[in-house]
Amino acid sequence: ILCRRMAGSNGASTLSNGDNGSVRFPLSPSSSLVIQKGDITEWSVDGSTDAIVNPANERMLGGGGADGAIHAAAGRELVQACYAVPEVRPGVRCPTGEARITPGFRLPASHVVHTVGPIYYSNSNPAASLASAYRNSLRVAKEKNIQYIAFPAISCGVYGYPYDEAATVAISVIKELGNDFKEVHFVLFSSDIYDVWVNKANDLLKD
Ligand code: AR6
Repeated sequence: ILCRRMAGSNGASTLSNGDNGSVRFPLSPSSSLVIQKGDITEWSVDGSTDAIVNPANERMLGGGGADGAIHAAAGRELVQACYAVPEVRPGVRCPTGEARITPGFRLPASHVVHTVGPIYYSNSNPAASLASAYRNSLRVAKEKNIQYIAFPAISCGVYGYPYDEAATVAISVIKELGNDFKEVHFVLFSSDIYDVWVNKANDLLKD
């Protein structure tokens, strides 16, 4: 790992490397941010109070990228549960920036939070929409007493969000609201996004 920061005022390390290439940043005495590489469909902490976040689209019935992988791993029951989510207008179950929660079915995690990030080049205020997607994901998870939640890099695939700008939004929201959870994870599929996230967390979570 690029940077290891030592010694907060209490002498404790504020950043540590896990065994599996994960990096942990304390958010409060009882809460931390964990950044790791990996496949979010395999992630779970305890299988009962954990949730993965699905970077979905407004129809909320599956798609490509992480959404496709999550639906494939969860099984058909997930798309059935998504159909049961009421439309707010024709074809829209989850407007951009909002979030909905379903069970995880065959996934190791107990729940799936479906959220819709902005399409970077067609959204008039992508930073506000992306922050809203993160905040609303945390809110619906908290309502179900989720203690552990894992995010992918929302909007950083098909939706074209630049990694560094997305990391600023993602880490800022976790800094603000993440201490409602025991652990907030980012499970990142690619090394370049992982490096951007770790550097941004080092910048924004300094003492
Ligand atoms: N685990 C973790 N991250 C993943 C995985 C995985 N299994 N698979 C892909 N990623 P994207 P978006 C990363 O395109 O940009 C879908 O079709 C990927 O490398 O999944 O929000 C939806 O239905 C990238 O860094 O989501 C929507 O239509 C990040 O997850 C649209 O794409 C997000 O990429 C949403 O686009």
